[in-house]
Amino acid sequence: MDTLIKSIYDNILEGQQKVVEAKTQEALNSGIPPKVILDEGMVAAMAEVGRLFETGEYFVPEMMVAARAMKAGLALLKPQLVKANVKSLGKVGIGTVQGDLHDIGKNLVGIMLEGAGYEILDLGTDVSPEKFIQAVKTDKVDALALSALLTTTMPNMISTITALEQAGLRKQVKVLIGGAPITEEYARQIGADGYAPDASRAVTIAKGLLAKINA
Ligand code: B1M
Repeated sequence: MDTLIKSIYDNILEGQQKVVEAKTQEALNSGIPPKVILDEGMVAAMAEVGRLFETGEYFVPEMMVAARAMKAGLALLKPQLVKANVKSLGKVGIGTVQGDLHDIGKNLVGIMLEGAGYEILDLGTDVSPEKFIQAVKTDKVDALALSALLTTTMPNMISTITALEQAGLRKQVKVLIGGAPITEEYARQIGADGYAPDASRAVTIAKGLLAKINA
C-alpha cells in the first residue's frame, strides 16, 4: 500500500481528523486518483473500524471520531469526484431512513450520483416516510435513494414504500435502496425498483431506472 494511503487509513482508525485532511490533500497533490484514496484509504479504514467495533476493541466514541475524520477527508475528495454536468439527468432525493444516523455511505452515493449528472436533494439522516413523500410531492424528485445501515432500521424502507403507495405516489417515483445490510433479495421482497451494493453501482442502477425520462 502507498505510504500516503496507509497514513490516511491509519489516521482514520485513530480519528485524527487534521492529519487525515492534510494527508488527503498531499495524496491528491501527488496525483493519486481520488477513487484510490477513497477505496483503499477511507472505505477500507471504515470497514476495519466496523470489525474492531464487532470484536469489542472499539466503542461508539472511537467509531464517531473515525467517521468524523473520514468525512473531513471525503469533503476534500468531493470536488474531484463530482464533475459538473450542465444538463441534469434527473432529480434524486436521498436520505438515511428513520431511526438511522449513518450518513457516510449515503453522502458517498449522493456525491457519485451528482458526479454522474443527477440533481441531488439531500434529505439527511433519520428521514421519516412523510419527509420522503414531501420530496416527491413538493420537490418533484424522479427517484428516491434510501440508505440503511442497521438491521433494525431496514423495516423503515418498507414503511416508506408503503407510505408512498398509500399516498398514491408510488408509480411516479423510482425507489433505489442500499446500505451494508441490504441485499438484492431484500429489495425484491419489499418492492423497491433497484438495489446497489456500492456508490458506483448506484449510478449504474439509477441510469437504468431513469433512462426513460431522458429518452
Ligand atoms: Co454504526 N453500526 N452504529 N456508527 N457503524 C455499523 C453499521 C455496524 C455494522 C458496526 C458493527 O457492529 N460492525 C453496526 C450495525 C449492526 C447491525 O445492525 N447489524 C452499527 C451499530 C450497532 C451502531 C449503533 C447501534 C451503536 C450503538 O449505539 N450501540 C449506533 C446506531 C446509531 C443510529 O444510527 N441510530 C451506531 C452509531 C454509529 C456512529 C454514529 C458512531 C457512526 C456513524 C457516523 C456517521 O455516519 N456520520 C457509526 C459508524 C461509523 C459505523 C461503521 C463503523 C462504518 C459505517 C460507514 O460509514 N462505512 C459501521 C460498520 C461497517 O459498516 N463496517 C457501523 C463506510 C461507508 C462508505 O460504507 O455506509 O456501507 P456504507 O455505504 C456503502 C454501501 O453500503 C452503499 O454504498 C456506500 C458506498 O459504497 N450504500 C448505498 C449505502 N447507502 C446506500 C444507498 C443506496 C445505494 C448504496 O441507495 C440507492
